[in-house]
Formats: sequence, structure tokens, C-alpha cells
Amino acid sequence: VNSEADAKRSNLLASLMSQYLARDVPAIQRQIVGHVEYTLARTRYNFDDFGAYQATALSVRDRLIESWNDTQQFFTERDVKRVYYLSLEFLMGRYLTNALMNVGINTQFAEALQGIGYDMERVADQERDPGLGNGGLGRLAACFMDSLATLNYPAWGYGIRYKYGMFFQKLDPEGHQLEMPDYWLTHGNPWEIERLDVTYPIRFYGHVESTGEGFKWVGGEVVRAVAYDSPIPGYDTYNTLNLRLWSAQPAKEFDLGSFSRGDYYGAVATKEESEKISSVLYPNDSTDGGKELRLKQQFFFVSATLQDALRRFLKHDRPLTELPTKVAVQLNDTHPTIGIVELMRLLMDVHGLGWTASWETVRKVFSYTNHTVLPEALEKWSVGLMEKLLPRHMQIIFEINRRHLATIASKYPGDGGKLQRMSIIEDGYPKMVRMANLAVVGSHTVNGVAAIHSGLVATRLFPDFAAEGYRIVNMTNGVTPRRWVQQANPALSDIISRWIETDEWVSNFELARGLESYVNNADLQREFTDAKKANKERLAAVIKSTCGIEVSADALFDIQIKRIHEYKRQLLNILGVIARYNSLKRMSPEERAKQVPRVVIFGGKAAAAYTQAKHIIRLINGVGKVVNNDADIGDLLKVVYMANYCVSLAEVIIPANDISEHISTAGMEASGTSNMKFVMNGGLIIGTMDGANIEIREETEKDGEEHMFVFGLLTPDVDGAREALKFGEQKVQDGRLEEAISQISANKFCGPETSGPIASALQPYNDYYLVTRDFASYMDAQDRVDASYKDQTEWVKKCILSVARMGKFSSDRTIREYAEKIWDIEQTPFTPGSISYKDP
Ligand code: T68
Repeated sequence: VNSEADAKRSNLLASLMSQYLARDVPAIQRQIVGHVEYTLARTRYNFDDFGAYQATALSVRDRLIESWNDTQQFFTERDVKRVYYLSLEFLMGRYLTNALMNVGINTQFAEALQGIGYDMERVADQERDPGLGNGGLGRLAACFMDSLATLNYPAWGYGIRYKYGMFFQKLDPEGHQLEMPDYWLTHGNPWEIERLDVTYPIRFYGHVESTGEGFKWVGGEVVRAVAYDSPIPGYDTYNTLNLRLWSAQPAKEFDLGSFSRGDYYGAVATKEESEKISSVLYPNDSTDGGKELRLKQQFFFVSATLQDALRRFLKHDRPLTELPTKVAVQLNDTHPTIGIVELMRLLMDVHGLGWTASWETVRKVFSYTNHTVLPEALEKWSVGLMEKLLPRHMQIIFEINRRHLATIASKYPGDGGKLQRMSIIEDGYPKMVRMANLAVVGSHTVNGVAAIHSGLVATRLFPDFAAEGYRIVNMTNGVTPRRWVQQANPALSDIISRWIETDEWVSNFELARGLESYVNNADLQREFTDAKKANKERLAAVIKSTCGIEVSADALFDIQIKRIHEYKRQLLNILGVIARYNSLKRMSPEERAKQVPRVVIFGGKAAAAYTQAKHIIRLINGVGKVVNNDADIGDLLKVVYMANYCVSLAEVIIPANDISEHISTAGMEASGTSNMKFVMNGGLIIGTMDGANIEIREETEKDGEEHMFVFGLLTPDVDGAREALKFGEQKVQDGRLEEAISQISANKFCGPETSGPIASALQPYNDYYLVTRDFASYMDAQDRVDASYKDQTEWVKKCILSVARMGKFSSDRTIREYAEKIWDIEQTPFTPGSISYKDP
């Protein structure tokens, strides 16, 4: 109506913003000092590195908020289809450097800080890692957010804002793991924005009432989900996405019953209980299975998310059956699967849709990613618990199952086995709800995370579903080259950019292939070796200061960092170390002088209740103590356990790798993602034919070169080998292995409380993970590593070629595939001047 005035006003606003957010150094300094004085209320004359970090973070955040609001407004006006990535874990790592580099204002900020007496690296080092994830699954979600933003896809991440993240790991003097609480919010979180206006009620317990037309869930307890938003900047784009994490707070309404009884304090105490829902991240072990609070967490964040998504969808007046044209929901493992049922409930009980229309809509919205085929890791909830906590949902699940089984039964009359296998409800005492079956039935697409894994998902986990035409596809994982190469490894980044004469590889890692043509160039080789050496020195300094161990950057750095789990076989690695130590001990000084010196580095947390994993940590540290203090050995072998492995530590460790170990029992590691990061950072893999190792080998090895030191049984042979071991048909005989086990048993490295369970696990009939069976093959592969490393020119060539050929493993490739084959969403880059500023 008043378009001239509107235009004037919007121009004024835009100009005010651009003055405030100018990118020149003085403007940045003004902003930082302003935040010190007025936001932090500290004096500008005296603030420490942490104050500088907070003020810097807030100034960066100011910039992100502008692009973030614009992006969201733009998506809304275009009415684009969005994907919602639902994950109980987002292992984001530090924000500051990532945000600065993605926005492209790193140098200006560094200079601005320098000018007022602060060092950017020290300032960035003040940031606490938000440890809101266990491992690969959580970190994958974080890499995906980076790629979604970079590729301009309309996406939101949804999860829980845990007060306590992954525990802080310490090692006691003997080398036992100690768990310390990780209250990561102690000093606040400058990257989040509390949205006290974005809240939803979440109900638990209560009962179901018939309304005549349908059903209604009433009574019970209600808590409030409050949104905390963090902007996610993409690389070299204005688009900025949102990660919305929910926090549980007491509902506004008080329990009138308690009040009328005059029990004010009792009522308040009950309300306080509700905050527990978002208080702690659960570990990724099966010991906590069946915990009511975990199921509460799942329902809590899923219900809030779906209410939020529906509210956004219904801003436009349209039928809910159109939901799949505007909304795709990705379930990161089965953890958010109850969302399938919650959306059914919302559509039917709240919005009045019928069963059939609701079910069709739901199945077009959801898709599910599987991250493991290990049977003990598949989620199940007892029907009793589900009925108590979510009575209406249990009713809906029974009905979904009834209809689903009726279809199967009519197709396969009399095939009780098939019905049993495909049922969402598992018979037994107690009856259980199989979340994986529910996820498959309620999704239009299921995916595994590497080619071999997706094959196993289809053939071993869900063969009956595959036969019925349920869509099971592969989406090989990827990692973001921004955090994992550009930010973690400036030395290598600089080399890549100079040799291929562009830095566009940062958002198109296929371009790194350009290095291939220079692989024989001695200058490139030297630069590459120097960069590696510098990265190893950087890590050596951290090892010195955190572990007190002196390691030489001239040694081969051999690294295994990941969650401690028997299937990942850290035990095989340390047995190999013991054998290497024994062999060195027997050598003459002349022979020793010919050996390749090694530093074997471990890092990773064991779930607090996973006793055997904790024994393995203790053993590694025990071996370290013996080896590192043996004067005969010196620099030839060092064993290092880096405590509290986390994203920021990984950023220092990975660029320093010569060799990394990905040595799971074949068929057990779904994909692995650190394997990709290590190779992108110019190292080689020793590994089994498992997970993404297989595809990394396929991409990096051409013409019979050996770029990966492969060993071990193949997946199809694992079951047979296990049986053979168990029944003593195939006793593993290897002098080196026997010696190592007998030393462990003789308590050479640790006391009987540790060596007992370790030695026992290595008995043939107990060796489920085939550590003893793969040992000789592993040692052969290690010999090939040593031999190969001796020829440094050949070695560096292998490393360069490997980096050059890792394009496939960028999460940008992965996200494009999801977008095209599963979500059906479009890249939507913000176009300046396109959104209208409405009167407030
Ligand atoms: C990992 N899974 C896979 N799970 O082990 C790994 N589990 O092979 C894969 O590369 C990665 O996912 C990404 O696809 C996990 O990390 C968990 O952390 C987890 C957490 C809670 C419950 C169960």
C-alpha cells in the first residue's frame, strides 16, 4: 500500500546493518570491545583470553544472525520443501574458527584481535567443545549440517540441548579411565539463542479417551520444550541454517491437585523433575537399554520437532496431506523413530485426518538411516514401558502392526516365521517393540552408510522387507573438507591450493585430483613431507604437554582414535605392539638401527559401564609404561594414550598421521568416518575389508598399487571362522601371539583384575571378534607398512595420490545424494534484495 515508505524504511534498515556489520578491522574491533563492555559487562581495560573469546564469538554471531534471519525468511517466502534432520546427537566441535572461515572473515578477525593485543589461536583455544554426541553418528550429523548449509539446501537440524554432554575422560596414574561430568555450559554458550517464545507442551503418561469420533490422549504430566537455536554458516555462501536443540522446562501450569492440598513445595519439586529429561546424553552401549528416561528424551525432542514443523507448514492454509511436498524427515538411526507414531497421532487426533490418509502421508515424510547391524545395538522398548509412558502411541503401534501383518499374512498364508520376523512387536516375556522394524515400515526409504553395510542391511538385517520391495539404498558417508582439511590442516590446504591453483577444492573436493599430475614433482613431495613433519611436531608438543611423553617427529605416527569397543579391536593393535616390543628386545643394536621407529597413539572413550573396554584402556596404558621406560628401546617404540579424545583433539591428531588403524572384524563397522579424514590428511590406512575402507581402497588404488595395508578375514568367512575357533577345529598358532598373551597373563603390564578378563577374551572359544584369528595377517600388514615407509619417496607419492583421490568422501557428495534420491529438495541460494521486509 505504502510501497515508497516501505522501500525507504527497508533501505535505512539495510544500511544501518551494513554499517554495524562492516568487515573492516576497526569496525570489528569496535564490535569486540563493545561486547566486552556492554554484553559481558567487563572492563575494556582488562579482559583475559576467555573474555576476548566470548566477545569475538558474540561479534561473529551478530553477523550470522543477519544472514540466518534472511535465509529463513527467504525459504519461507519461496515456500520451499525442507529437510529436518532428527538426531539425538550433534557432535559439532568448536564453532569459532569454523564460522570465521566459512564466512571468510578469518584474517580480518585475526588482525583485529592482534591489534588489541590478542592472539587468534589462543583465543580460539578458549572454546569448550560441545560434546553432544558419542562418536561417528553424532559427528556425521555435524558434517551433514555443514554440507547442507554450504550447498544451500533448505534444512534444519533438530536435537536435544543436553546439559551434560559426553563425559570428560581422565586417566588415573595407573591408566584406568575416570569419568568426570561434562558440564559444558559452565561459562555460557555464545553460539546459542534461547527462544523463550518457541515452546511446545510435551505430554507423558496419562490415558486414552474415546471422543466418539476418535481418540484423545489426556492427563499425565506435561513438560515444556524450549528451543535453543544455533546458526550454521555454510562455506562461501550467505545461506545460514539453524540447529534447533530442545531443552526441557517445567510446564507453566501447576498441578492444581497438589495446590488444593496445600502442597506448594511438593508441586514445585515435581515440576523441577521435568528438567531431567534434557540433562544428560546417554552412552552408546546396550547396558542402559530400557531406561525410561532415554525413551522420554526420544519422545520429548521428536514431539517438539514435529509440532514445530507442522506449525511452519500450516502458516500456509493447505491440507496436511500435502505435507510430503514441503517436509522430509530423516531419522538418524532408530532413536527418533517414535516420530513416525507421533506424526500419526498429531494428524489423526489433533488435526482430524483419517487413518489411511495419515499413514500415506507419514510414509512419504520419513526416511531412516541405519548405522549398525550389531544385533545387541538394535533398539527395543518393552510394551509395558511404552504403554505406561505413551499409551496412545502404543495403541497406534499395535494398529500399524496389525495392518502390516495382515498384508504379509495374506501374501504368505501359513508362514508364521515370516510374520514373526517382520512383526514390530517381538513376542516373549516381556513383549518388546522393535524400533528398527517400526522405522522400516513407517519410512519410504532406508539407507545404510557404506556399500558393504547397506548390502548387509538388506540381506541380513531386513531380508524379508527387502523381498517385499521396501526401498533399501546405500548412502556412503562423507566428512566435511572444511573442518577436516581446510581448518585442521592449514599447511596441507596451502599446498593443495597452490599446486592446483585454486582453493575451490574446499567446496569441491574432487578438484584435489589435480594433484595427481604433480605426484612425481620433487618440490611437491618435499613440501608435502615438510607439512607432515610440522603437523607431527605440533602433535608431539601436545603429547609432551598432556601426557608428559617425549616422542620424535621422525618416527612413523601410527594412530587409532575412536570409541573403545571390542569389535573395533584396539586389543589387536596393542597385541601387535607387544609383539613388536618383544621382537625389538631380541634384536642386536645393529639390527635395531635398521628398524622404522614408531609412535603408536591411541585415543577414545569407553562407555562408563563397558567393563571390557575399560580393561583394554588399562592394558594399553600398562604396555605404554613398560615400553616407554625401556632404555633398550628408546625412540624405536612409544605408546601414547591421549585422554579425552574429542573433536578439537582430533583436529590436531589427524593431520599428523602416517598410518591410521581401522581394523574392525569384517562386517561389523558400518562405515567409519575417521578413515576418510585420515586419508584426506595425507596418511595411509592399515585396515580390514570393512565399512568404507573398501570404497576408500577402490578410489585410491589404481594399477595394482598398494595404498592401503589390508589384512584379515572377509565378511563372508567370519561366521565360519568363529565357529571353527569355538570348536577348536582351527587353533591359531603363532609364537608372537602366544608370547604376548602369556606376558599379559603373567601380569607384566597390569594386574590380574585386568589381565584375567583380557586373557580370557583371547581364548579361542571366547574370541568372538576374531582377534587371534586375524593376528598373523595383521602382523604381515604391519611388516609391509614398515618396508614401505623405508622408501620415503614412494611413501610420499602414495600419500599424495591418496589425498588426490578422496573426492568421493566429501559429505557434500553424500548430501547431494540424499537430497536427490531421498529427500527431493532443491538447492536454494539466497538472492539479495529478494525478501520483503514486513511491518512489524
Ligand atoms: C557409527 N555409529 C558407526 N553409533 O559405528 C560407524 N549408537 O561405523 C559409522 O561410520 C557412523 O556411525 C556414522 O554412520 C555410532 O556412532 C552411536 O554413536 C550410537 C549412539 C547411541 C546409540 C547407539
